[in-house]
Amino acid sequence: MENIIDHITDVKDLKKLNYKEKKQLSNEIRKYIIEIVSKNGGHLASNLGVVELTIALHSVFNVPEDKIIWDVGHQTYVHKILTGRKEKLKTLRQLNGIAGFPKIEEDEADCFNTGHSSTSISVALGMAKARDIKKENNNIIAVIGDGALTGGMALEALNDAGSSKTNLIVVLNDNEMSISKNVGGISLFLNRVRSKKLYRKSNNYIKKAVLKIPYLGTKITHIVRKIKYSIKQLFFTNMLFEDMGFRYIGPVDGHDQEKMESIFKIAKDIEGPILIHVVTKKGKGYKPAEENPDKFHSTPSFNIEDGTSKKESKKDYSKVFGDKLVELAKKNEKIVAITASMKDGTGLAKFSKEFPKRFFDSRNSRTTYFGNGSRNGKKWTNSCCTNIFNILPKSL
Ligand SMILES: Cc1ncc(C[n+]2csc(CCOP(=O)(O)OP(=O)(O)O)c2C)c(N)n1
Repeated sequence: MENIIDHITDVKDLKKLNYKEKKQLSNEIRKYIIEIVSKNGGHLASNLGVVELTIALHSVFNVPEDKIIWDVGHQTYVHKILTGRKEKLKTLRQLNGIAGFPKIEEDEADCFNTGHSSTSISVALGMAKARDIKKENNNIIAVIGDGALTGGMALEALNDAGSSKTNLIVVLNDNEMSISKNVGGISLFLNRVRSKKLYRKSNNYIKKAVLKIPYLGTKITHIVRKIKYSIKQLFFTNMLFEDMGFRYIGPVDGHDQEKMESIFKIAKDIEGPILIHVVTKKGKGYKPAEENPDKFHSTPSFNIEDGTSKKESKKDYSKVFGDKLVELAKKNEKIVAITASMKDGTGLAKFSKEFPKRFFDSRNSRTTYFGNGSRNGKKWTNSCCTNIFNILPKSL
């Protein structure tokens, strides 16, 4: 069969495809991204997870009039391929090559330069307000991961957007992962929401099984229905997003092309802020990345057959920092380490193993833990691990 990916020179070409062709295109995109990242290195797992989601967004919405704001931006390889940058993607992580994140200067389909996480809803709300003042009616869509959603700025923006009547679509791309496994209360909340799907499945299963028992079957079904009602109450009495003023749709299978497109079409006509909860699999379609999504979040070049790294692991800046910190922490028990979901990237994995009680993986870290100073003539130190963000490698 002929390659479809080679004929996508613009999003207009994508809109002509049927679902069968889009399925083929998804496979080709995954293969193409794996080939490039295996040679150049790059963000792999997140991109493999959003293939169908990105196709659905570009099938329903029209960039550049409609604005798609990608949170963090490391998951935009598919978006770049679909918006005419397929060949340029081969220059990823090379001198003067394509940016690994959205870049306004690069293409009009990129409407915001990102890199830092948790900013998309704020940006989208600003764009939506500007649109309203100009009396325009284009769609504004923020795509945010469950990891980025735990950042304070995202919550402030949700709070603000929920109370406004502004038309705004937030797509929550929930893959249960930040860079590593997601942590914290929001992540627990999303686990509960996701289990709604499981609960439905198990309920049908129980119903089918008990109906097979004559007489008793119908009685038990009645009881099951009662239990179902109380479980539903348990799940949805405190539906965070709706309580904040958003209409909530979900959870939706983020690999079901048709379902997602039909939901996005409906969302276009809904007034006010709406949140669509999409569940995806990080690393989808490439076994080593599905099994080790954190390793393949951002990876150096690797062998496609088994996912092993091509580069010898060298002693880089983060490793030197991490080793030195462990050495100092052995002598000074006041030393703690904090990271915002970047244990490996910041060289703190060793520290987390050796001093689990003095290690904090917290998106709250920038405000709570950092700092030293003096009060009433007395010196205080919260942490000797100064701002980790200053030492991040540029690629992160
Ligand atoms: C302010 C800030 N804190 C931390 C990071 C490091 N970081 C990069 S991506 C990411 C979260 C990724 O998780 P998610 O948003 O769920 O996206 P996924 O890769 O799982 O699709 C974090 C915390 C960052 N870029 N900016």
